Amino acid sequence: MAARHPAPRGIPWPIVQALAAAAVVALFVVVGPRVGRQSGRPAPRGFEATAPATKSPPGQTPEGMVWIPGGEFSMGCDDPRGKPFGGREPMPDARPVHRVQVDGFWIDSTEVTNDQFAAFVAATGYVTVAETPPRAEDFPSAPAENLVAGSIVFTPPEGPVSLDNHYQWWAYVPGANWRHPTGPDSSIEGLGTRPVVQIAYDDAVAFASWAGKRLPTEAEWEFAARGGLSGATYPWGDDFQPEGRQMANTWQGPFPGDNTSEDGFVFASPVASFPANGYGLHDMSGNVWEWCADWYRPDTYARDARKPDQPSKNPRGPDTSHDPQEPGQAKRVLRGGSFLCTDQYCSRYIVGTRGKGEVSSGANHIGFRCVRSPE
Ligand SMILES: [Ca+2]
Ligand SMILES: [Ca+2]
Repeated sequence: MAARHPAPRGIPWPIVQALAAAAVVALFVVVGPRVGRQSGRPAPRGFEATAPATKSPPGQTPEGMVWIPGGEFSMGCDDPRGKPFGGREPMPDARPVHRVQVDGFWIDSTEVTNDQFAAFVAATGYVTVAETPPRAEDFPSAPAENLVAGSIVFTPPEGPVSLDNHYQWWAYVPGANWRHPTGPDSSIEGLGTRPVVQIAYDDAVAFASWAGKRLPTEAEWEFAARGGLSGATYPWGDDFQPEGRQMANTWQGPFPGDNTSEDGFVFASPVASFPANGYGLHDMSGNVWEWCADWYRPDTYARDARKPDQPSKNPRGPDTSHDPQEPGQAKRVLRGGSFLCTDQYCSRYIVGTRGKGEVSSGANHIGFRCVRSPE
């Protein structure tokens, strides 16, 4: 199964390419439909109205979480190209738009923070993937000196570059991990309310298990992110910047070299720095990518839409992953985009779009949030 990405920039790439590529592709993943509308109002083509269940919370809501009633909704996105902030990608892996039912659940109102992750590590002694040196047996051709613990860091070049090679702005940095998000000289001191990053899939699962929670399915994540709206492009509606207001932490300015940070943040922002959606959830678009439990395949929706039982009930994704762009790499779904998303390169702040990440690859824009089902 797939590997991590060990070699730093400038070092031979045998390892790095597999590694970095996975994370990078993931790095920019997600999106969906179009104009904002309330439940009951006409939805865009391919979308039908969200029908939330009326069931009230079957117990006390855990601290920091929000009850999502579940119900039936249209999942996916139409081609966002040509829309304002729609970006350049047709997002075929998020079609067909199809009806899905999910049961009710609780979800964290924010991404998991550094403080929360630190409490987990203090209680358990857990060591993350990025803090663990890659094993020689996983990288038999790699020189021993390259088998050093680290992770992938956004390292923008000086000046404009072609956007067809993400290696130009991603580097494997020894010593980068959740405590040192951009490398050994960086720190999370004083950043306790920022989302934890440099989190591999197993790290997120370990935290969730400790907290008595789990990672959301992709369907749960999207139902929650839509906040009760039907077929809206973003978690808050169809206008990316209503009345000029920044609604999510994304990228402004020429990518990847000049982040003008008109939204106030170059890197991750403290959680809940931007408005909540209709369910009271913050940063479902942007800030950091969020791991979901499902394996990634580009044809997941097509397969679900062909099943005899419709709508699809509590889908959990395919049994295995497959990404034709990087066959052989095991990838899980990532959703929501990050502070690096821009319509110049990756518009996956669009709520119905999908992302993907190699499971052992963290990066300084990948985090997560958790859910809990009723007993
Ligand atoms: Ca920003
Ligand atoms: Ca997010």
